Amino acid sequence: LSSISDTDNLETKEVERQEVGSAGSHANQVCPDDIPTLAFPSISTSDFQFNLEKAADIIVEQVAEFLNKFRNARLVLVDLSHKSKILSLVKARIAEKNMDTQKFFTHVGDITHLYSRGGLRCNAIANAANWRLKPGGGGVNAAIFNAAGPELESATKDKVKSLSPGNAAVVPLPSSSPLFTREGVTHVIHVLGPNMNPQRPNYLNNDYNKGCKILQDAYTSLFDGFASILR
Ligand code: AR6
Repeated sequence: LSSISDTDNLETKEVERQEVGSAGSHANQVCPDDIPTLAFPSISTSDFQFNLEKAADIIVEQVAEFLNKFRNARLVLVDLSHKSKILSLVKARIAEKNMDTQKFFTHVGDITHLYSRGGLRCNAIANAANWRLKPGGGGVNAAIFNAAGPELESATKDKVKSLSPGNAAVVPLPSSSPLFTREGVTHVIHVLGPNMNPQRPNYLNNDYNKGCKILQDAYTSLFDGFASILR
């Protein structure tokens, strides 16, 4: 269940390896055992203004649940800055709960340059999307759509038209996308989290009963989506 085993995927991985291998000085840092890895940003905690402590609890709880089921996979929480509060909060919980830091860790860097700048190989990356699944709008959504090129927009349109809060959509990245060739990313998983920003659609007006449930659902859908590409 937990390893990529069908022939199509193996062929895809071989192509990736060759292309990524020519990416430059980080080639030696490729994880030798090539564990399937999902990198994800903290959903809803920036533009959508979700409470950071509550988000950190939910991230750690949902990650633990996923790793119980899938032992041959890694999850990486990414943020741009060493000063990231959400990374500190999650790191503290990882330590408290003695979680396996080979399987779940935090990483500082741009999610669109994990391999080329950080030497971190990730098959899949998550996007904190908007409900229309449109490029732009700032944050990680703008960064991912920019880095992936028009290929991501058309591949997304082919798969799904819109998302409701708490849901995710897995989009296979065309092999012509720079994110595929440069970074080795084969899938982008769009996730729509709960919104606590009055300026944005589906505003929850500080209702954290609903908000926490939606954030849990969002991570469940994200990790289920990642699991679906492992099979
Ligand atoms: N690499 C890694 N992490 C990043 C990057 C990056 N390039 N850019 C931002 N982050 P946000 P949300 C982190 O605001 O709160 C958009 O406009 C950031 O520091 O992107 O779910 C969409 O269109 C934070 O920790 O997502 C939606 O309308 C995390 O990514 C709305 O924002 C999420 O921040 C979604 O808001």
